[in-house]
Amino acid sequence: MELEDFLKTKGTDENLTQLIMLFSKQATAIKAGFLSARGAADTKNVYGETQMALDKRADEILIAALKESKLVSWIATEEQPDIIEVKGAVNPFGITIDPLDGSSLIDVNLAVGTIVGIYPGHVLEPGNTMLGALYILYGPLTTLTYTTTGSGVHEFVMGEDGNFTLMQENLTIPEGKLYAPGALRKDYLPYHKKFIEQLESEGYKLRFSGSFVADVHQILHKGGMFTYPAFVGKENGKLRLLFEGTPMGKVVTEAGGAVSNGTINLLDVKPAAVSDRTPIYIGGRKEIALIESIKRS
Ligand code: P6P
Repeated sequence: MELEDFLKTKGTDENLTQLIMLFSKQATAIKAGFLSARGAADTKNVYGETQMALDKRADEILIAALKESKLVSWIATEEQPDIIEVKGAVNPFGITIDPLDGSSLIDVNLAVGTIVGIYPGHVLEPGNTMLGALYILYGPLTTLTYTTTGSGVHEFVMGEDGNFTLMQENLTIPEGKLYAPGALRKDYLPYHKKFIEQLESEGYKLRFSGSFVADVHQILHKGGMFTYPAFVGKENGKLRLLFEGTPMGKVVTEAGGAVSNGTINLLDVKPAAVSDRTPIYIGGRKEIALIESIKRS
């Protein structure tokens, strides 16, 4: 079944259907840049990170499509310093976008992706207010995985014609023993070190590619846990709350998993600014309960 038919069959809100379809239609244009626009641009983002030419290209493609559609009122992206207001929008929706997470890995042909959060209004609200979230993963296959609150998590694969057809319905995170530990071991804080050592003592296998969206996708399908923790000198960790932690946390939570900053459910955190960073633990409820228990003790 094709994505649009599936959305309608599930009784998805018409405006959300149009929005999810709009994102699905950008995948071909974003992928087209992978051959031509590799390498670093001569600019840095608000986090002081060198922007890859592809980050900027994907960002421009997505912002242009959203502005033209007038489907959303607010657009926040990891590549833009400020939230964009769309005048004359037909919906009050707010959107958060990491246009191309892991983009530096394209030069070594590893999987990267576009991450999207969908809010009923402005985006500086807790993730538990979200209407849904989705990500497009550009790997050996190009897949789109989406959730709308209470309606499950569903995965689609892009065909030669650029259309997405259903690959897996009602995805749920299984029990599994993979862990994806970001940050340097020498910089682990004591509670995090204890947590990682506990997983290793239970035989968890390390899988970490350097692409958050790809690593979380693997955990969603095989079970376990991804973490990019707070570490020495960075009590807020490296990854972004709005553009990485919350939207992927929404998908994993709707699939029966959980997401935390080590202390509380990450979806309960109200952002102070679009640029907020956060420690991230995302995966099975068992692993998330373990880190929160260790950190409390
Ligand atoms: P490190 C990619 O740059 C990213 O933002 C995430 O996709 C990924 O999980 C993390 O950074 C990798 O960070 O420090 O291992 O290079």
